[in-house]
Amino acid sequence: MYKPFQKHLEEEIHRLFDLQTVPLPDGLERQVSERGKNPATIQSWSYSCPQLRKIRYTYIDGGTTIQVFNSVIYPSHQYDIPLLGIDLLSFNRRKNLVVVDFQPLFQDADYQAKYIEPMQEMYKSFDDLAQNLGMKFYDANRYFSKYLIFAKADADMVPTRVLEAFKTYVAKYFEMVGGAAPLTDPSDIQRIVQAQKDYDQYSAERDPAHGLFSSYFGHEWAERFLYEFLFEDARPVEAAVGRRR
Ligand code: BLA
Repeated sequence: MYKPFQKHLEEEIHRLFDLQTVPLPDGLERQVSERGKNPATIQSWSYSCPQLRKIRYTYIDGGTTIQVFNSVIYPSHQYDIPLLGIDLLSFNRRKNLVVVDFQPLFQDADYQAKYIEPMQEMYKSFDDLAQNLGMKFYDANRYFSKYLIFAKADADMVPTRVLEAFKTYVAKYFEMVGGAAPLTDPSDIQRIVQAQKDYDQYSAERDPAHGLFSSYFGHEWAERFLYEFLFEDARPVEAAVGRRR
């Protein structure tokens, strides 16, 4: 269902950047589950280039039961620009949740004006996909912009409107990467290192997918996938781990 999204992102990164393939830790690259009603396969990819220190994406193909395309693009630490966050989910072909955002590292007015306000125009042209759904897992005011695509979409919208919006956000994001001015002051760069680390910690602790990974692939694999691949700069917090057991 979301393979055309993956294909588009793949083509664009290969076209625009001088990519290096980053190998995944043992056992995390691909896993097959026979536990559910239908077998599900999870596969992930990771790349790096001078402007983008980590481009990672994951596809879960569980036939009609579950389809997921999830991706985060982390700019290199000398850029204070937002991360590109993508989470496209489909359960039983009926519940299709789509999220695409430029995820801000900071929420102050200067940052918003510089990196978030320029999203407004494209956001307006996809107002059918800006449904203002409440967030249960995350705080909408941390690491999300006010111009995110966040919708429950009908299946027939996915290859049309949603794909169109996705391509527009991706293009605009890479345009921003292309125009970004690198920071030079080591203390400014250190602030970005910390902000990206905080993003990983926050995201790992709240990840709504942990239960899903555990049920398909087991608790141990889920923990490794979360802390060694998805959010590798996060450290497991005993309280969060305990809550999930
Ligand atoms: C919600 N994301 C979800 C949910 C799941 C995932 C299971 C809950 C869906 C529901 O309401 O039942 C799944 N998250 C995943 C998967 C991975 C993951 C499979 O990290 C990894 C492979 N989530 C992101 C990114 C964004 C994001 C990068 O990982 C940013 C665009 C957004 N996901 C996001 C939001 C919600 C969500 C905003 C709704 C959460 C809420 O209600 O608080």
